[in-house]
Amino acid sequence: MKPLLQAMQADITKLAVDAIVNAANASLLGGGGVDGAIHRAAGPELLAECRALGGCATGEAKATRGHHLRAKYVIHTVGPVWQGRANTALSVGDREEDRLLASCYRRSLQVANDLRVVSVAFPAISTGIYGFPRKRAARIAVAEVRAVLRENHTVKQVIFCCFDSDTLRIYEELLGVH
Ligand code: AR6
Repeated sequence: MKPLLQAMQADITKLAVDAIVNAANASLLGGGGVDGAIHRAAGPELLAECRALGGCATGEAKATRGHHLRAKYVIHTVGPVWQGRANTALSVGDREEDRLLASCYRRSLQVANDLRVVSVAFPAISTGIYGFPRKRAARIAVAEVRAVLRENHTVKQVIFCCFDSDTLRIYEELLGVH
C-alpha cells in the first residue's frame, strides 16, 4: 500500500492518530508553542514520563505514551534553532540546520516504526519559536518523509498538521493538492 501524505489545518492535540510528534526542546520538560499545548492536553503524567527520558539531542527523537491525548504515543523530537539567513547564499550553518531538521523527521519515523505505528501527525517542527523559514522547512519535511516511507515501513499515513492557513497552503502546494 502506498503511504498517504496529507496536510491539514488543526490543533495537533485533537487528532485521533496513533502518534503525534512534539516539537520539544532538549530538556523534554515542556515549553511554549505546540510543546506547551501537548503537555496541557496530555496532563501531568506526560511530564513525569518525560523526566525519566533524560533529555534529547537536536535531531533525535524519543517516545512516551499519549496519556490523556487521543493519540496513543507522543514522539518528542528536538528541531534546530534557525541561525542562518534565508535570503543569502547557503552557508555551512544553513546546511547543518537543514540536515538536523531532516533528521527530526527521519528519527521520529524510525521511532514510530519501532512502535508499529500506522498513522503519525507532525507539526511544522522548528518553524515557530525556533525561527526556521517555513517554506524551506516544509520542503525538507515532505522530501524526508517521502524518502523514509519509500523503505519498508509500518507507517502508512502521515498528516502534516498546520496551525495556520499560510503553512497549510505551503504544504498543499508541495503535496500537489488543488
Ligand atoms: N497544533 C499544531 N501546531 C501548532 C500548535 C498546535 N496546538 N501550536 C503551535 N503550533 P513551536 P519550534 C505550530 O514554536 O519552533 C517550545 O517552547 C506553530 O504555529 O511550537 O520547534 C519548545 O519547548 C509552528 O508552526 O516549535 C521549544 O523550546 C509549529 O507548531 C521550542 O518551542 C512549531 O512551533 C521549539 O520551537
